[in-house]
Amino acid sequence: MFTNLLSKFIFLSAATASLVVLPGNAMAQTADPAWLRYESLKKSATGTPNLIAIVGRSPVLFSAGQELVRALGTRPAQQGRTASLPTKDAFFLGTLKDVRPYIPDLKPSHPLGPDAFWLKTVQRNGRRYWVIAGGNDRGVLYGTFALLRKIAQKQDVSSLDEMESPSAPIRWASEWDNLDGSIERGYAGRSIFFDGGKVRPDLTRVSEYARLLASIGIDACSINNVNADPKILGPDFIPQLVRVAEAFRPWGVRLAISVDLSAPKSVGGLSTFDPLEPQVAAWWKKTVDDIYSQIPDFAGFVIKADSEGRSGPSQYGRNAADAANVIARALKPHGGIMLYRAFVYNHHLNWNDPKADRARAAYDYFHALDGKFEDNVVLQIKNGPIDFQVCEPASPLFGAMKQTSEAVELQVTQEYLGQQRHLVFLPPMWKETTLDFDMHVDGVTEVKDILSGKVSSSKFPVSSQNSRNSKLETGNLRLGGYNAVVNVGLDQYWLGHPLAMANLYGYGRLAWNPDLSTAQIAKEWTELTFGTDPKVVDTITRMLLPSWRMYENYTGPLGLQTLTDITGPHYGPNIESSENNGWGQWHRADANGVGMDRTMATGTGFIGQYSAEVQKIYEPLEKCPDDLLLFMHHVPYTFVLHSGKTVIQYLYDSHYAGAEEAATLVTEWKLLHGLVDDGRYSEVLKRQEYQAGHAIVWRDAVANYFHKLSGIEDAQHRVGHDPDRIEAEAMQLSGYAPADVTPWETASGGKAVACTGQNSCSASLKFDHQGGNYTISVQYFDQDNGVSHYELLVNDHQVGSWAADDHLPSDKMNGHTSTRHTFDNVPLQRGDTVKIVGRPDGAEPAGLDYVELTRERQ
Ligand code: GCV
Repeated sequence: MFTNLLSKFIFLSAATASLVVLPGNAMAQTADPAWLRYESLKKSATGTPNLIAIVGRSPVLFSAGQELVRALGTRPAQQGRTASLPTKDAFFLGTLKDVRPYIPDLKPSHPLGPDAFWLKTVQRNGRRYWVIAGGNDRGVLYGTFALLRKIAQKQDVSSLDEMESPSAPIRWASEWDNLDGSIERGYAGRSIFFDGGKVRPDLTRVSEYARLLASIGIDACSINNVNADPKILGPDFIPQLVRVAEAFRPWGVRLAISVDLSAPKSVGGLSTFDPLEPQVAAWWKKTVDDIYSQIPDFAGFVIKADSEGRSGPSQYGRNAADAANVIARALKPHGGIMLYRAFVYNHHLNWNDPKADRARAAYDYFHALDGKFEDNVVLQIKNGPIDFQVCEPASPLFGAMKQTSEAVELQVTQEYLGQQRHLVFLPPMWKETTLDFDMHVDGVTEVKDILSGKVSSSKFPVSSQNSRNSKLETGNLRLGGYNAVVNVGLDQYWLGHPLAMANLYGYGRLAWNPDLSTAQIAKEWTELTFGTDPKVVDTITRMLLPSWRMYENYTGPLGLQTLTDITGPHYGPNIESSENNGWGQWHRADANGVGMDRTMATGTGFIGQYSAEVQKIYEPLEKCPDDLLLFMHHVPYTFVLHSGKTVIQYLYDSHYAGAEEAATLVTEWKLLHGLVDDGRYSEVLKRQEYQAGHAIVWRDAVANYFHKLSGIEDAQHRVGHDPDRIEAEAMQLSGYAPADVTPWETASGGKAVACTGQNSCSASLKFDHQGGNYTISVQYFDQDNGVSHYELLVNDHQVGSWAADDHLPSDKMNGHTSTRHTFDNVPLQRGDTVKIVGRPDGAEPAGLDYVELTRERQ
């Protein structure tokens, strides 16, 4: 039974006030509710009232009231009228301006800006009111979510006096969805927005997503790929976008889209898209006016130009300011914003040029344009100078644009970070490498302060902000803030791995308040998502918090970047794929040493793009922090780190430590059996077991690669020595034939066996060790072009079977598809025959790399 029933839901206004009944179906939820579960709230008394009074009638205010009903009880509400304070204890919601006439002595210590809120308990005439006052309607909604968060975390809310305001005016989410329904770098199913070239008929998931975004303070969402299809600006498409905006609107989320600079030509039929041509400016104006006539709260555009083959102003000899400004001028009268991406670089760099450096590109291109942008243009800068790698320094551009508003672009979708098959909690990376990093420009200037506009600036004096652009609702802040590529999909859990949602949650919370600690975010998210049982909270936060450094350890530590297949799907290991091409994600490893020399003295000069104080951290070899050493310097493998280890030994040790830690995620998660619902328990367990196996693939690939290249032995004799491992090609084969694997480091010994032209093949071995219970791990290849079946037999008795039915991103045997299946507690006696039978399917040859027999501890 619910102990906290909300019996009434009142709308008040100065003139008329009425009670309304909530529609029952507004509560339906089709996907996982993520952190908005509220289960525990309904099971126990929260000490809060069961009446909700709302001053005002906007859809956003209605959502706020609805959320309280949804969280605290479900009894239908009643209708009625009132023009005064309720005569019972009540939640009392509205903008401060509207609430004050009812409680005149309610005076905040400072004014409430846009999106800010004040949670305040007041006592009047023997009644108690939980006031949720907002600087605007969105502020009321955000305050409601904040109050519910406290209640769900079992905090005492009997007496409140708390004001919060967002750190920055821009808090956007970006989705890289294509109009055909696919998602670039999306790992959780198809688009919730588009299908078959159109906006989906059913936008239920879009509304549910908007609610999630609102609950963490995100107020705009750009819904299509930055590699934008110009058709999104077609006259037939804009009415479809209206429907998405309508689904967003009750949650205070404004629609934005990515646009292609060539649209005036490709959609508008002009002969040019030169941004300085008056006809092009007129086209943008007409198109933008048209959008606003149908979507009055439209947020603006994101633009990727002159990047990775996209059209851009350079085609007409113009620059980014020319391109951004022509569109920004069209947006400005409506209060729209242009997020212009700084991800502009030449992907045909000359590998043989020791001075060529992709990391330099954004600064080299943009810093000369500082001060040349319209004031509703915001430069959107990826956190690091390359591309969402596992550990990059903060982009030097953050410190270089004193007269230009800036937003950081973060990536929630784990493109280079395990694609939501690996647990990697990102807030520690975002904070440590970027938001909390001090750029040392004009005094103490952490990136988060630059983003929130706290830094003084000649072009954006705070006092003139509102008068220059009143519709932008920035309050006392210069424009600036946050945009993250999220890429949720139709997957039940939104991002695939249920624990990956901690990254979306953490992103929103940091955009709201970048001073929050990562421990606090992890605890908050876990309590909301899995409940407040201390064992659950301790275990999950223990899994989340170190997971970024763990992933870095078994992929690319010391600033090497992720070491993944950068010309392929960016998933498994492929160390040389970064080298010898124009993409510029180089690490320049050879037999003697490794790392990019980005020093001013002998290298590319990248370090010179930072302020003098930051240069002092990175330029001197002896000062450079270990975790960015190889990003900044080229050193011999024998170079000794601050940790006292040589570079090569650190590479070996970190990979073994990282893989070991990944295995502990399985044991940690198993502690929660029975404490987490079965659905999420088994979904997470499956992924953690996979991650533990794939971490070994990574460990072996990177350690073996550098072992071979450097010729230096691992002091602990692990690399290249796997006493428990039997290579498939060394087993007795029937039907299976040895095959080379590319790149060589992604298969043990560089080889595997494949079953082609047969219905079934087998690989057997005679067990020749001490009898006992063994863990048998079978390393096989799960390609995406078939579903092979495998069986493990001991003396012809089946121990188990499994199917290679995952959808890993490759149709070959390699580091993307190498997968481990493990059987525990298998009794083996000397002389037993251990056999793997593989049945290929389609073009997938039931590939097999090795079998590992590990004696279990007594
Ligand atoms: C949307 C990387 C990704 C691309 C992405 C690009 C970008 O290069 O691999 O898929 O394109 O970044 O951010 O524009």
